Amino acid sequence: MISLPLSPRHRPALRILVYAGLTSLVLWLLLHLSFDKSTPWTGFPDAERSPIPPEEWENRAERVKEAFLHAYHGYEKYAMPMDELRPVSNKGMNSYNGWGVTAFDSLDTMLLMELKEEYTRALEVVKAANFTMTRQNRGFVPFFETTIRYLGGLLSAYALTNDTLLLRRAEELADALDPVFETPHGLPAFSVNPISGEYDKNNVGILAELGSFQVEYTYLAKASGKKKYYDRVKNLNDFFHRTNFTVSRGMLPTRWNLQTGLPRDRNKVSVGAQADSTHEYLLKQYLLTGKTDKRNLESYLRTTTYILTNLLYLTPQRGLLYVTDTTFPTYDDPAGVPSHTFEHLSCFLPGLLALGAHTLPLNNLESVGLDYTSLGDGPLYNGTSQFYKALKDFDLKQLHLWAAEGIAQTCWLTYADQPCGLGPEEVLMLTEPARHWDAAAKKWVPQSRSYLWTDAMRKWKKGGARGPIPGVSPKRPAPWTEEDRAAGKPNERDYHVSKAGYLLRPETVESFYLLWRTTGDVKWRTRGWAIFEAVERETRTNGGYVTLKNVATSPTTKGDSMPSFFLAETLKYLYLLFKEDDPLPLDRWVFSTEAHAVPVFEWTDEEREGEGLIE
Ligand code: DMJ
Repeated sequence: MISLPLSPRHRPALRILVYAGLTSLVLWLLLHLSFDKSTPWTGFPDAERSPIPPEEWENRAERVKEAFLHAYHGYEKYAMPMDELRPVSNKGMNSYNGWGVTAFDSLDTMLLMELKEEYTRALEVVKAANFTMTRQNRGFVPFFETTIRYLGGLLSAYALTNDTLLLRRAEELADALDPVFETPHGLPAFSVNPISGEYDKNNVGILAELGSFQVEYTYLAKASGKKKYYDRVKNLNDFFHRTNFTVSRGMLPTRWNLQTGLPRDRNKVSVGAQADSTHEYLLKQYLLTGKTDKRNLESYLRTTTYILTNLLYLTPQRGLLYVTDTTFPTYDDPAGVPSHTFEHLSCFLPGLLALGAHTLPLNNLESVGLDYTSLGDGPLYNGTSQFYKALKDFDLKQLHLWAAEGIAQTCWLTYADQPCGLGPEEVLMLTEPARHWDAAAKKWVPQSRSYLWTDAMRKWKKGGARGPIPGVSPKRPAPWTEEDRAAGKPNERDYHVSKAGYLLRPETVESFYLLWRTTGDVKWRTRGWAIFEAVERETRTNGGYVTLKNVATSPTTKGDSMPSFFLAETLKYLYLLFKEDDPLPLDRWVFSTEAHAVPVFEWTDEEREGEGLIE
């Protein structure tokens, strides 16, 4: 041991120095070992560590184009003109009417990727389809899937080419579907027989299927100049506008009775399965109409306010931010019961919130004639004003963006946590203890006196708050393999996988695309690339790309299907995520729920009310 030749006079000073040194070391370790620190953690694949040059991003976009060609050529070779490819048995199958849904759904992706030959061949399928005839489902055509996949594909291809054949076919299809609106309240039934005009008489209406035609039908009315298409949209908006949303607290409930026009008992509010795209269209309809359709903007704000104050939670250990659903036990009971499931389908929400934060004056809604806190007033929204009051002092734009980033990170982690690098269809979050996100976010603000909550909110508004934000700061993946399970290693992921399949869905990369375009943060691109690499590694077959039965192993059991949305959405969003230029700027184009881009247009009040259009 080395002994320092110090005089007794110097010893106390040395002791102080040693204590100070040790204290600094402990503080440094505490700061740097904490997960929730504000400097980014850079352990993600390839990413965030060293900049990737623009040429490399272009190469990656080309890799996605190659993947699209592989998938589409497999479809052409083994399945066309049937609907979808079975990529294991290399056969076709009819899932939606047998008119060739993959060809229709892929039209605008081909145009974006400049795949002229494939596009020309797909047009032959478009010309040949007989919209009044299907051999499936006793001749019945499902309204929702037909609208978002076929009609959306036709309209976007028309918008990109001005080819009137596509518009004509879109009108023929909408006319064949039209009897679906002959229900007592004019809400679309599940399906229709275009020959007899008979519609499905099941009285249960699912929110996603009731309202996800707004964007397509509004653009169709504008492009064709025909009022009848917009009438269907207007009726839906009028209907929602006079409905009492007291029970579901201002949000559109998931299940409806088509006969009575009322929400059903034991109703639920959700942004996931059976609900998702109708919420999505509230914002998109407002944007599509050149920000003129104010009622949809109001509904979007009511919906997101309820989501932010009631449906967002943090997991107990990792502090993952997630959105879940709530069921109201009886029609008269306002207390909801959250399920704490987090669905892959809900991963579109972060992208939507980012799009809203980017395009709306959330901190100055007066500039568009809205008084935010009054959105909870009136008998139809009774009991909801507390939610607006709770948020009124926040920097609302920032809050929406934080929620977007936090949820998107959780979507990403449900991929990065899995041995195969692809995310499951649904997880069940651990809830001991459950914490509301907004309550935790409030606590995050440093407070020195109990009444300082409002001051703290003002601080946020001024951007003066410091420190990690709950659920938003960087978190590490927590892999947990089958071997770990067998060895009894604790599961540190904070969730159980409740539906283990990976279905080639777009929602996570869709949100990454919107977050990349609206924030410019490259981590969304690099995470998207990690997902694309996993798709290539785990799902590619000789014929195309397969769904997976269980993300817990790699390789894993394959499902024999390649849904058309993989080509329409997943590969399109990945391609646009990596493209250096922006062929579809978000202030000029709106992506439908099936990722079909249609252009924003200006609409006068008269036009919006249906005047000036042909009867
Ligand atoms: C797509 O068909 C659409 O995005 C729809 O709105 C719901 N989800 C599927 C893909 O997951």
